[in-house]
Amino acid sequence: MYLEDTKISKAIIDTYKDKLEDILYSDVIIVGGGPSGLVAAAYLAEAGVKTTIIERSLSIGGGMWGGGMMMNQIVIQESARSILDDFNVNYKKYEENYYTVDSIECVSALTLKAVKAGAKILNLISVEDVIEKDNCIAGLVINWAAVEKTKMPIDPIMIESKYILDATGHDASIVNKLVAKQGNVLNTENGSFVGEKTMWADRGEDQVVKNTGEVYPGLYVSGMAANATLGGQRMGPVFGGMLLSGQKAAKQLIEKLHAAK
Ligand code: 48F
Repeated sequence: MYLEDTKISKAIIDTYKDKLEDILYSDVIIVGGGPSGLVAAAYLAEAGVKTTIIERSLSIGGGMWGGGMMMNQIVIQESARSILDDFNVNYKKYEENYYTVDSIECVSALTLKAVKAGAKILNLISVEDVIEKDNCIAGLVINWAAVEKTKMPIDPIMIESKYILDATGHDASIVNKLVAKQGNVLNTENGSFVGEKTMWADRGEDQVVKNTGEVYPGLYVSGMAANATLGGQRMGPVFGGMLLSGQKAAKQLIEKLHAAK
């Protein structure tokens, strides 16, 4: 069968247009496709929640690919082992409470489950601002990541959702965009972005789960963005807290969506 060059182009243009049109309105938009965002997306989509991930990089997976200092193995503790089982990720027991996982397998498994459950992932797109209406986050302002990178003066487009999950890692970039425009409006100790504390894996892992939640009406934080926003410790290449945080965010959002029905 002959392959028409322009038909290939048209197939891409048509189906991407459908995808973009479909995500104009979501129940939950997750910004950042790192481990916490991917886990949240999979559980949300499995529960029938219309979920979109916006990721600025070419690849999904955030800081998980590189393991510790580019050694592509990660550590997961006992409390998060059931999530590895949920996502069909292989692991090896290293010692009591220390399981090692191939970071490449882990990112791939988290991504596959999120996509198969129905979450839509758009990569190469950056979130450059939030939509805020009546003291509640109502959506996001997005642009091609290449536009952000080259600083070309090109206007963005807007997408809406019932809730936003900031899963952007250390930068907590959605939270910071809100604070830059609206001041000290967050549900944190100082009303603002507190900032991440020094490395302490054991403490940081507990805090990241505790800090996961709504920090402004309509805006949730998970993963490293939660610890950065509320002032938790960093924790390096142990990832159980990231997975548990994504799971907790999904649970909270599902409850909130059900309560609103
Ligand atoms: O940093 P990241 O992996 O977030 P996470 O889920 O996991 C943190 C761990 O990787 C690691 C750690 C573990 O102990 O501390 O750091 O909290 O993924 C965040 C993703 O968000 C994207 C970014 O490219 C990355 O893939 N991102 C950040 N800002 C934006 C964004 C933005 N404005 N628009 C779109 N994507």
